[in-house]
Amino acid sequence: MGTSDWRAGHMGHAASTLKRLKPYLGAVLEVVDARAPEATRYPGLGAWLGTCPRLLVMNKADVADPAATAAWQQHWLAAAQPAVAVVALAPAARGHVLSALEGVRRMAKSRRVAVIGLPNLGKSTLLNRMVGQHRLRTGNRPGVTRGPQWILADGWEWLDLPGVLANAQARDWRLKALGAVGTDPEEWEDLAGKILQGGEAALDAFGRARGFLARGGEVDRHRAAAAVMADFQRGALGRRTLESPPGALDGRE
Ligand SMILES: Nc1nc2c(ncn2[C@@H]2O[C@H](COP(=O)(O)OP(=O)(O)OP(=O)(O)O)[C@@H](O)[C@H]2O)c(=O)[nH]1
Ligand SMILES: [Mg+2]
Repeated sequence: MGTSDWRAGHMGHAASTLKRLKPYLGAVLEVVDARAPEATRYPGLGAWLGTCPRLLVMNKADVADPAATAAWQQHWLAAAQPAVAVVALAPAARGHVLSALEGVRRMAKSRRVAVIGLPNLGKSTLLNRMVGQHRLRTGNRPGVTRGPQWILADGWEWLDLPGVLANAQARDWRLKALGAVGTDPEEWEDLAGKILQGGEAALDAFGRARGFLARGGEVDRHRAAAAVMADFQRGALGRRTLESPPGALDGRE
């Protein structure tokens, strides 16, 4: 998909909105993908926020490897970075986020919270969960939220922001695998091999097992790769995490 148009405009938009509002915010929810919690952080965020408290929300924990999520939680704890793992699609997320927020929120009176993060990580889904209604548009592609939007409920004021992306991040294979940035079909075979953690051989085995065969009995790698990407993104390959915390033993399969 053509991403350059919305990306440039929205990064500026979210950044300037956040810089303007940060003196009035009780906290910022930094949404990351539990399957790649470091790669999906926005590198410029610390500089924008200064001393504004941040709660890291590792979303989509339902499709991440639970052992890896636990290792990441230990990592953030050791780094004194408040963090919580949630499934924004499930009702329990609301309570988890609210209780974690109480621990980080500054200015006891400010219940004004902005949500920031890369595209397609579930920011709007999380806010719909926080207010208990489907009020924000969501969708499985980057760039669904077009501009900043406040939603008010139960004394809380939540700010939904469009996804942001640093230029250097746009080429990270993990972001492509997760659907946080668009991909070129030419990249799919390479991405699928990485997702399967076994390159071409793993892709061929997957293709044979699923019957993606071309004429002559060869594996149709392109179709197999498209299936790997789609299955990974909806969690149908099983619960998988794409990166381990620094220094952790790599216990993934
Ligand atoms: N498996 C899983 N999918 C989720 C979860 N939360 C959100 N999603 C899906 O992720 C996709 C993106 O959700 P959105 O809420 O639109 O993401 P966003 O961060 O607001 O995206 P932009 O507005 O484009 O920046 C949707 O297809 C959601 O259904 C979750 O906890 N688990
Ligand atoms: Mg959104």
